[in-house]
Amino acid sequence: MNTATAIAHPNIALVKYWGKRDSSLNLPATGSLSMTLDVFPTTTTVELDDRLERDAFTFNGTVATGIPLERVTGLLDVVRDLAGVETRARVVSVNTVPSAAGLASSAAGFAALAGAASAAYGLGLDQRALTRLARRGSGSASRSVIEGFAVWHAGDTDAESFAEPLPAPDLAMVIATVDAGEKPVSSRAAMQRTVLTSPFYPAWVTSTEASLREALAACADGDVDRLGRIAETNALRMHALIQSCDPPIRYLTAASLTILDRVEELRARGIGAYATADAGPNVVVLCRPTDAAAVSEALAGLAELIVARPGPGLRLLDPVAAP
Ligand code: 2P0
Repeated sequence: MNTATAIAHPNIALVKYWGKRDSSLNLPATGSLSMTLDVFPTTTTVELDDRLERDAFTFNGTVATGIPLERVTGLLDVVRDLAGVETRARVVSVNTVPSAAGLASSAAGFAALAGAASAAYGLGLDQRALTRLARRGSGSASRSVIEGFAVWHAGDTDAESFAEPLPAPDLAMVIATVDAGEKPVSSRAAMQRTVLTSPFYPAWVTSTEASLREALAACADGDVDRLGRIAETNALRMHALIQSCDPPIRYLTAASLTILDRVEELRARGIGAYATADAGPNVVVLCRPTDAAAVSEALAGLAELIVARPGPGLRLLDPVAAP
């Protein structure tokens, strides 16, 4: 088969990945834990074409050049090495995140690309190998290969750094978008600056390893409140770390802090709501599915709100059914 189409969804980390130990293999400094969402899939088709001199990449109907194309070619080069094939490919990717959602699409994008490319080049990888391949495109993409909750083990080597599913309590995530614009500094660049300049980086690594152990235990116990507290603390530590760079980077805005205040008020009312935020101003509130309506009501008017639940892992579309 020379053409394959795959679908993947974004994920939100409850214990965050922030910093690499090896940037060529994309090995993270610590493990991380996430929930794959049931909203905003990316669908990617990879078609081998002997006539192409270089890869071609179209994203949401626009021909991509520069860094986005280089990153796609970088992952395809890994696949071509494994397949022992030099043929270039045409990649067409459609991402359904409404522009207003302000969610990063690289996790879903590189998971879908890993799935479609490995099938189109005939690699026949198992799930663990697919998470390792997706990791090479973007670290967080390794977790989007997995349905529902995923742990990405840091590992010391390429073979040891993979993601796998884990049982977890049923959660909802209320995604509160306060600003859908481009972030001022990319995650990749901000991570590098953090490792190089933050005096707090060693403490982040140690404390995140401890948080991951505690979060895994909370998942095993089905303890939503413990997991939520760990997630909120870990997210605020990550933002404190990012703010401690030189020059500093600050992703959270006044609008983000207003949402964090509302989440504290919800907890004071006895509702188990906990906040997290990625490399941007938008806040995601974790809660029990039965509390999602109360959380949404408390945040109404402050942000655009979307409720997400655990979603499917990477899957290949049947070539006959593929559009
Ligand atoms: C995460 N983020 O765990 C963390 C939390 C953003 C904040 O993973 O350089 O796009 O491609 O491996 O995965 C975003 O960084 O970075 C990210 P690369 P990635 O979800």
